[in-house]
Amino acid sequence: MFGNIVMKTLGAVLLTVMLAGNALAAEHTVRIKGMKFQPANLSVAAGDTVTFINNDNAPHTATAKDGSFSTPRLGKGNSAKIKISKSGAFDYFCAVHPRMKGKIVSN
Ligand SMILES: [Cu+2]
Repeated sequence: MFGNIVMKTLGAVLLTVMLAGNALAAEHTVRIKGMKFQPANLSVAAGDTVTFINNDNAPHTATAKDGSFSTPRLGKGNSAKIKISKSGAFDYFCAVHPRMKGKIVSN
């Protein structure tokens, strides 16, 4: 009986922690304008999402150097959302213009 109550309480606590963790995932935005990622350096937490919006006439991508993420080729006004699921430092570039660079640091 007592053990059952403890298990139920533990279950409720775990569920609350899981829901809270989910609710804390933040959404970030990086604009691509003037052949630059803005901001070029972004700090996120693991589980957060980043939306890249292309405001240039030229097409761009945001492609991680280590292959962990890439947007499709984005035309003017198009956007794509990626998820940073693990912690680490992710250098990325534009596959169309490799000199365009940015960095996401995930904690
Ligand atoms: Cu580009």
